[in-house]
Amino acid sequence: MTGVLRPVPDTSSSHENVLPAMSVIAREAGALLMDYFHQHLKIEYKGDADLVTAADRASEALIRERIRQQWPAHDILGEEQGLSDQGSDYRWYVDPLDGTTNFAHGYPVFCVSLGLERRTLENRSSGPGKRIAAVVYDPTRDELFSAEQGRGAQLNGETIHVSQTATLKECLLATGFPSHKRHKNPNIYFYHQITLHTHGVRRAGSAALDLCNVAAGRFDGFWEFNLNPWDTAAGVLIVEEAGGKVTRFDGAAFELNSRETVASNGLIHDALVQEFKDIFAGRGLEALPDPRVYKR
Ligand code: 2AM
Ligand code: CA
Repeated sequence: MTGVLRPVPDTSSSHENVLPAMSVIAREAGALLMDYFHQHLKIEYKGDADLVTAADRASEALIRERIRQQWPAHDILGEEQGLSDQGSDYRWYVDPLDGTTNFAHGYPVFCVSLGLERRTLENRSSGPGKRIAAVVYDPTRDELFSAEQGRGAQLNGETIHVSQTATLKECLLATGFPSHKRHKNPNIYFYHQITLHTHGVRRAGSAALDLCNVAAGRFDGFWEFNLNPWDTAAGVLIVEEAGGKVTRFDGAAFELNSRETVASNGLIHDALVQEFKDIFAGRGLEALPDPRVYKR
């Protein structure tokens, strides 16, 4: 960290060309994560099973320093250090390591996620800002997903688009489960039902990458309960700019604080939302096979 930080007036009227600089930051943080990944890690515990590694913290410190160097007036909300609020119209959402549990166990599915939001005169009074730029970097595969509002989505510079699968039963979907308090969440029922109605549901452990894989057409859809704004800020814009759709479980407009995320290629969105309606209403639920009966 260099020097004492003082509030700086937000004179950065333009965010033109922010994406190349964001990409450099994400790649630098990704390289730092890989250095840690290749070493033996000391695993710490934030909550019951919420793994926090030194890498999470070092990555966030690096990202914050880079943002402050280039956009000193911007606000930053990061998973590890919380919100630094200087009253800017710009806010960064930083997940310095999405997929911490995978990372801590040596399973190479994790990423760096950076989303940038801007409040404008129109939305200043009505709450959240507009998502304007996003980068998700997977250092294990050297895949950099990016998007700018109104300018499409890219993977390593090549335009990406969501899949064209139009029937739910032909879909490959993804979901996630929180790393602690899993029992507070009914997702196992959704996992079970939707698995029976599709080609399958993957559970890889990084929500930001799951969203990017929807954007790239590798998954046809994704849902998860209780995600935090830093998990979704970047991935949601990347899905939307790749031609997909993101809402709450009932199909209402998605917001970063929604705590409900369902993303899809758009074509299967209504069918997926209908699945949620049915499951929440208990309609057509297949009973989970009883292991005691199976054993006999
Ligand atoms: P993390 O690795 O940054 O913690 C797992 O499917 C996804 O949920 C990951 O993106 C993970 O992010 C996030 N996650 C893990 N624990 C969580 C919790 N307790 N509440 C909300 N999201 C969580
Ligand atoms: Ca994280």
